[in-house]
Amino acid sequence: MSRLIVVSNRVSVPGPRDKATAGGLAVALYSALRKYNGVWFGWSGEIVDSASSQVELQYSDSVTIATTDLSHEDYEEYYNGFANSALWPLFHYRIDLTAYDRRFDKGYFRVNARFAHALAPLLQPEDLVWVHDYHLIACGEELRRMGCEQRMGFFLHIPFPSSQVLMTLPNHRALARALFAYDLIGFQTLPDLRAFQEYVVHEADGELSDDGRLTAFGRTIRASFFPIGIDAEEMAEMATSPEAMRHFSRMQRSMQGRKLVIGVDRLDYTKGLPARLAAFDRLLESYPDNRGNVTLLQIAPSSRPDVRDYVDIREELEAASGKINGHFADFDWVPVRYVNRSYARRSLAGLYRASQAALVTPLRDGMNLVAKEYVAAQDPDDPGVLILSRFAGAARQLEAAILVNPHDMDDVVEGLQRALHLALPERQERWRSLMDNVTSQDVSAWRDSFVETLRSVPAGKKLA
Ligand code: GDG
Repeated sequence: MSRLIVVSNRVSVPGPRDKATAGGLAVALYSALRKYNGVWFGWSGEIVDSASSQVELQYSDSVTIATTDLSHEDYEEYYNGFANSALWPLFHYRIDLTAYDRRFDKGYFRVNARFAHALAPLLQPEDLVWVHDYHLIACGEELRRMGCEQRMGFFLHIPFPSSQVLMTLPNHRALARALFAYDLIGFQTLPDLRAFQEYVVHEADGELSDDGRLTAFGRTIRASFFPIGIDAEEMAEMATSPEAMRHFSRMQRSMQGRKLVIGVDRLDYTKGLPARLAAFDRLLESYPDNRGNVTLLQIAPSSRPDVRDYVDIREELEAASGKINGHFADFDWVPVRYVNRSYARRSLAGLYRASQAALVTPLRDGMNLVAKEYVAAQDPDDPGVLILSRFAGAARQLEAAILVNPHDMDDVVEGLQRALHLALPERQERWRSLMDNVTSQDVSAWRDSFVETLRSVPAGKKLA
């Protein structure tokens, strides 16, 4: 059987002890690597004075972990720069936050090429190469330039923007050309796939054939959508683990019969956090029966603290939650508990289960795993209600959630008020439908369907 080579910016090995904190995605990729005796290649997380293509190898189970370092310049230009200050905002439709700095894209292509040079000596002819996410779009193209003919796939975890948005990027054509070095491109949803096809046909003189193949830049490739899932069974088990139950009971005691609404998001401007707090503020204003009776617990661990926009969003949230609490709090109740730290996965599972509703209202999101985790952690006899943004990829699957438009504050307020008063039979019915989806389209189904599709495409050819 061919080996699987996973390439991603960060490599995260879930050992038995840190499984509690490792994300579901890391666990799923690692289990695939174990199954296929694979290699996981990526950045070590180290920043050094001068980086090279040198690779450090570690062996864990039957998996080889191969990592390489970044220099300070790489970190600024590739990671903080092009990946997180240009591609991330742009692909989430935030042209206003996008840094169009030519220095950054040079660094991006340089680091992608260096990753390819470091990886190539580890490859065997029959390997399947699976590259992940917007950091490493150009890695496959450099591997092809070096003569690698393995089957190569790429999966984009974030949305693919419409052509008009993508074309604001000076080097959009170079990115599209780089994508055509792969044999299979996976997106989260049908709208992402359609946006890509549109770009290829209308802006890259490409062709879309009846069977879905795309031809451009001298190569023919497959593109499809593979909605990512979670390990639903594991999340359901975690939600009744002793650690989860401890958090569940502690939370219930502190709520004293009041209702809890939960939000869990990396602190990121795509997650719609200021708009969410504003909607909660309006809920208390418009429906006074909620005062003293409902609390919003917003867990938002910091991410990418070196990027200015992330510092701004943190300050904005601290101010907004302080303002709501200042306005509405009483001596024995605060409306917003804003927590800027992260919790172990089992603790999180207990908090999901203790919440009568979850507010998952990103302005735009590739998929959103929190929505699925919340569903999987519920008590089937007394499930909470999911309020989900229409602009999260997950909304395409989780149609039984209360779907809202996060840009329309009143829609979010009405959705939340409805969720807080939904009768038990309707809660159970909605939850059953959501849970069926989360279980049947779980992370193993996602992984196997991508890998099997990649295995079935014609073997990779050199660039034109
Ligand atoms: C990208 C795409 C796509 C959060 N706080 C804590 C914690 N988390 C975990 C959640 C969840 C994960 O982080 C966040 O996943 P999301 O899917 O919500 O979002 P991104 O990080 O933006 O991920 C996204 C995803 O890739 C997968 O393709 O769905 O659209 O943007 O698992 O639980 N985990 C722990 N403590 C916390 O405090 N342990």
